[in-house]
Amino acid sequence: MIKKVLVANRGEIAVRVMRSCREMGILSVAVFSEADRKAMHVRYADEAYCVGPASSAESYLNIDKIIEVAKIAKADAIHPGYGFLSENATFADKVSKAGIIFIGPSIHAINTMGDKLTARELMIKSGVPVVPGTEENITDNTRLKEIANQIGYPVMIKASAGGGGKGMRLVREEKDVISAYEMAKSEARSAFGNDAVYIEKYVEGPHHIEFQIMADQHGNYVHLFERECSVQRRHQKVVEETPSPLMTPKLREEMGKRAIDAAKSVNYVGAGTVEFLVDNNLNFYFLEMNTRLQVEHPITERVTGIDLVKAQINVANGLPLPFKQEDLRQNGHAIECRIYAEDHKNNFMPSPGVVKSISEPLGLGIRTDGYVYEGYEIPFHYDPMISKLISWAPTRSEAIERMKRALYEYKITGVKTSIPFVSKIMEAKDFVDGNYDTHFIEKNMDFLMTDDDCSDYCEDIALLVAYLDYTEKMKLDGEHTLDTTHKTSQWKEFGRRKNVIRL
Ligand code: MV4
Repeated sequence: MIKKVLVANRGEIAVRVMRSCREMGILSVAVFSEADRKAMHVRYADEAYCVGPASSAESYLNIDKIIEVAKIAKADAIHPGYGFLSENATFADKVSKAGIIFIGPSIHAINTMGDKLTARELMIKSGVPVVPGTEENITDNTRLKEIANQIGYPVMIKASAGGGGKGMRLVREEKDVISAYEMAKSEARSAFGNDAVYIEKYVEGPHHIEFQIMADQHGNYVHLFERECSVQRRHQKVVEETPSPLMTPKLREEMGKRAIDAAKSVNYVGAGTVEFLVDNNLNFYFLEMNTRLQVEHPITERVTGIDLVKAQINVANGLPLPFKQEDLRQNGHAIECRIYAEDHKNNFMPSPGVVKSISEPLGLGIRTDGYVYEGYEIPFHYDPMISKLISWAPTRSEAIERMKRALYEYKITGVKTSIPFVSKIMEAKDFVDGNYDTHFIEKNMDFLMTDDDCSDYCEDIALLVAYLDYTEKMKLDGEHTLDTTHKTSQWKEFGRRKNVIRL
């Protein structure tokens, strides 16, 4: 049984994984870069080891160094989190060969799903619907034009080694297909060292809906329902929710079955996610499978009541899943807003720096997964996501109101954050109506950029108002008592009208 886990990651996910370890009585080992000496995951862990300089390539991606530390620390297992080495088959292989448990799927599953063309072929064989398109690696221009015409424009050219939007090209007309193909190929060659590409019919205005799946080493598979992830900006998710407002019970059952089929096709073990595109007629198509725990896993945890990290560790220990598909329910509604240290008013530029103050929301139905504390300097070397705010309520509209309340309470000074931006999303009509697809952010950009947020000065004004109100009512009658007879405060009225003060 696993007694000590090395977490090969940083930031909120490293802390998240260690939290479950602590609850399970498992010791945790942190690895950190020179830029992360004071990071939360280092403080939280039972042991911590420096693995290299600030740059990820020399630290969090340093396979041999991390495995060396795992051996020194006598860790039984390694949890890779997301990003970094989480979908690196070479890492998983070397970990296993060092006699350490890799908390994740097999090398075969990582490799197969990592190559999108191979995954596509396998899905076709397994009866999982894919977007109409190629089943071959296209290598010449004649064949390219033939296939594109067969599919019908617009088409998408995608890099087989890509994923998450990297190495993709949209082609609307035949005249552009060869140049797009050549650009996609050369981009893929330099980015991934693999220039295989494939073509798909372009799905207009799609939803991105993914299914969480979980499998054990004994051939048991379940899905833990969907996550709606269509609120994205440049392939970066911003808000996720479950259930999806688009979903119907019938579609859920169908997609859930196909997600499990996708997982079965690679003998998947552990936690994984099957991504689908869903069009407006509720046709769905396999996009890719992520062979890791994902950023947005907490919304699934909240509605199903299952700790996915605990489940991953139990599966890695060889235990059977303690639940069957028919035991699982979606209880209520959960929404996640990602909080990035970035300045949306300045082209969403990262905003690293020292966190001068942080005050996180609490209260019924709120969870924050983060790692920054007062005085912490957010390094510029890594992803600018600093936390995830998750709201839960019995209904979607209550979950939105609760999220707005929590965002109102969330105060971070010293760095710019996406709190004002996601607050606007919670107020956007299309979001509130559940009427949105992957084009939501670009469609609503003007509204989302309109600043009626006053978080920087709202509290100062409220204090000023309270003080003026106090002095105005204070009557020095010799006993220094406060006259509490009601008088309308002009300041408060003005503030309410202008929506500057929300008292
Ligand atoms: C598509 C598509 C439309 N048609 N494929 C983007 C990320 C990568 N995983 C696949 N992506 C897309 N593939 C076809 N055939 C539209 C997208 C897409 C998208 C997908 C999910 C979430 C957000 C997106 C934003 C733009 C484009």
